[in-house]
Amino acid sequence: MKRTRETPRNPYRRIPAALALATSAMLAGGTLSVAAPQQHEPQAGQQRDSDDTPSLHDVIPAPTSVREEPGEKFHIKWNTGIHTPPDSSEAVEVAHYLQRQLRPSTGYGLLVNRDSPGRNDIVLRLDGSRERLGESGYRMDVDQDRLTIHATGSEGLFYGVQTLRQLLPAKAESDFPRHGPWKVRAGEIVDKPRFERRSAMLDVARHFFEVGQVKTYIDQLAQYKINYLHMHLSDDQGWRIQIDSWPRLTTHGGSTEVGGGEGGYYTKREFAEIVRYASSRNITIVPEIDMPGHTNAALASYAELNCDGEAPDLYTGIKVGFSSLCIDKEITYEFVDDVIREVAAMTPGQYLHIGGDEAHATTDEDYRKFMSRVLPIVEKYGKTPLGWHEYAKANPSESAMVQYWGTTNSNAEVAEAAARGNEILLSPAHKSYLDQKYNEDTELGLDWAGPTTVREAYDWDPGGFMKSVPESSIAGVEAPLWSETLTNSDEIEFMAFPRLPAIAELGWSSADELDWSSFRQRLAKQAPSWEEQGIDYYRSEQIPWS
Ligand code: NGO
Repeated sequence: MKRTRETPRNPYRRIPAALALATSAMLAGGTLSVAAPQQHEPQAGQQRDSDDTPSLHDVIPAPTSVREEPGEKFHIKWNTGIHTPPDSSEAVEVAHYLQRQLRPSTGYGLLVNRDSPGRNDIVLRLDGSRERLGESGYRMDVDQDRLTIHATGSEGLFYGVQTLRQLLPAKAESDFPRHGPWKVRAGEIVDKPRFERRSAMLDVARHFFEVGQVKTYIDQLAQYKINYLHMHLSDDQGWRIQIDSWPRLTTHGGSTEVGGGEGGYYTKREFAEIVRYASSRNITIVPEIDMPGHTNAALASYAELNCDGEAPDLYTGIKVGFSSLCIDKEITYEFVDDVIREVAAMTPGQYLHIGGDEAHATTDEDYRKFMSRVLPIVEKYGKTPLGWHEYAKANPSESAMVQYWGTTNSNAEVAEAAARGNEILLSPAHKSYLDQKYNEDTELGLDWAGPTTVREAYDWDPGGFMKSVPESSIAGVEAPLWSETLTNSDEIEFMAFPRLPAIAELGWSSADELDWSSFRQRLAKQAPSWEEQGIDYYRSEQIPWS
């Protein structure tokens, strides 16, 4: 784990003294175009050309089409500028993001819109063909003189920038100044996503993760063009989001976690910061409040939510399926209304996840009764419901999304929901659950749906995966990371890397690009960049790491 660009930890970690001084000068120089760090040409003799310039064919997720021109290369130099339509504040924001990304390693100013585009410049343009690129695609043209990213909107520009990061030598991801050269091979990439929804999930309920840790994960997700982060904000072991109308949810319900640690929660201000940070990386936060089961933390906080009027103790184990809100009490729905109202107001995205999984302590009849009261509340506050696939049996309206988490490729209720018009989000537990062990020797993680190797995580096609669910009903894929056994960022990274990029490719790349033998080669080449970023990944023996 390493700091995000906005959350400095110790910037001098691993840095030799002389470089540390340079870095501190640069950090003090600010991040915007106004105060550029000192620009300098590398001294003669320092500049070593090397063959560490990646191929245009190395990108993950695999782009729609790639043409590489041998020989020629574009060169980011001390005087390289970034150009963008000045009247689009979103495009300018992407330009500044790219600048912040490359300044620490190159030591160059990379000024935004300093003058008109010239030699060695990077140009971000909003002139892409909508027909070819849609809302989210981009086209990258690289020749000796210029690197241009064309898109129809800032989203496509941002994805083009993520691709550019992978085309530079891995040391471009460094936190401190490194010697170039900073070259990109010439050619053209045309790229757009197969599915609209490429999601990850982080369980902050079983173990709590601080804002900075969530930001670090967001940065890791963004580089693989993930565009949703679903946050599992409540469970038996903890309630993690401030709700003004029910304050004990956090002060009591958020005060512990699995194993009995001190837990924690996000204030509204902190949560707003997560939402803002994610959105600056093109990621929408999807909040989940799990109900009617997985609610022990709420039940422990308010006695009146229990059918017998008695609050249970806080829970720090990892069993599931034992808790339930009281279906027949009116106060349950006042509680749900308040919570959904406040959570809806905190998140700009369209969907609000209401859980609905493993309600083993609720009868089927009660479950339907509960959902028939709760689904309209979600809609009343302007959100569209999303829930784990069990809630399909409660007949949510056809705009609702159903998240499949089973371990087979057939489920009658999910197929019926798709036939009724519900979109299906795929997170089959034996394929996309990042919390499953890699093999029986993996110390972290659970194994109820696994173990799951990198190849197993990659080798399936979301479009044709589920019986009787056509590709047109698939919203996309999600890689959930449950945290029963995970307590810090290093452990998050170990479980997510390298399976997260596998799921990201399944969500983005077209079916004919999905190919395990190509993927494992490309994955191996990502490792130097992860090392620069301080990502602690699992060295699966299936991947030909160099
Ligand atoms: C299940 C369960 C979660 C566990 C997870 C662990 C769903 C949707 N409900 O997935 O409570 O944390 O497995 O893998």
